[in-house]
Amino acid sequence: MILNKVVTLEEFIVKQQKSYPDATGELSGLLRDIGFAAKIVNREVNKAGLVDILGIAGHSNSSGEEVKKLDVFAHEQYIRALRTSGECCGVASEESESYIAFEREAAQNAKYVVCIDPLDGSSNIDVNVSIGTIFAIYKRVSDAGICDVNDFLQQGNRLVAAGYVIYGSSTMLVYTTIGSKVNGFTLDPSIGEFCLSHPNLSIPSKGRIYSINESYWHRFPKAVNDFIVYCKGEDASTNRPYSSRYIGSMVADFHRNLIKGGIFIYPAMRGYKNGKLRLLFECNPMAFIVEHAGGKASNGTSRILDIVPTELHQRTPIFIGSKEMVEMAEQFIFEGELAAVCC
Ligand code: FDP
Repeated sequence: MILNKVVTLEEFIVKQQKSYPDATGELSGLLRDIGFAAKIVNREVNKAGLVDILGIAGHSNSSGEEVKKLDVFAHEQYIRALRTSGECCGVASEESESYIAFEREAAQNAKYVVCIDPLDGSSNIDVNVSIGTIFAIYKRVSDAGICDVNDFLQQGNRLVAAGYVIYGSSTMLVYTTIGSKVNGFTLDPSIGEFCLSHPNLSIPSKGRIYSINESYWHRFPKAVNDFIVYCKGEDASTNRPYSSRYIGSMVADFHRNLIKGGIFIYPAMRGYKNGKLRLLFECNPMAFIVEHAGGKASNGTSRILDIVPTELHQRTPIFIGSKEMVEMAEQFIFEGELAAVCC
């Protein structure tokens, strides 16, 4: 029997690096460190039901939401990995009000910053539903020394790399770098390595899954409701009605739609004029990934990656997934005059 050669994440990163003659290895080192932290967080997520780590840690994050113990753990692990890597001069985390500037000399000379959502979908921790980590890597814009807020307030179109880890029925790390394909690696627990399992991921351009928390129907703009009605409509020529799937973990909903084709929506709504999801920690990295996979990400009227951030915890409405589905949603929004919404 001939066994296929397994390509580990580390091998893949090194191979990618060699294809760029000018690469210094710093980005590769950073990606490897994120992969390492992902394994540690995965270990804790997997035993969350066994040890006394479940439950609320007793304080709120900067957006006023409950912080659970695993969120804190994941935040600390990723910060530790990035702090010791020496390739990163600072991190902005969804779990922290302000950015964290690394002070060691090596870090001060490092050229990258990372924005991270250490544990996305945390309301699903207690019920054994998939959760994830989302990361985004930029080149700093400040000169060497202590990084500053402008290093993080960059448009998504300046991203160098982005990815996510999904802690699900299996654990996967999916990432892409500027100008590259999207590749997915599945953690083989028997060897403790992420192995290339989904090379060159591309999202079907015509999906038939829509993912939105419809319980907010009465708060949504009419244009969004009109699009939902369209998704439910009967029409054989467009393969409708589409299927509704909503896990409530952006990473898990996004990952399913990336593989099968679909659209994930978290729109503006009454009371939340910019929706719920964070531009820097969730929307930009996912938009970067989906575009590299041939999909599209929009706030309803403009490209997510072109939004100019003004604050770290800025939120934005998002329509992300299969290109044709996002374009169809945008048509409803133009017709439905989003500006007339609610908020
Ligand atoms: P969570 O609050 O559980 O961390 O932005 C966080 C997020 O989950 C996303 O992962 C998810 O898509 C969304 O919020 C779910 O929000 P709703 O409960 O309002 O649908």
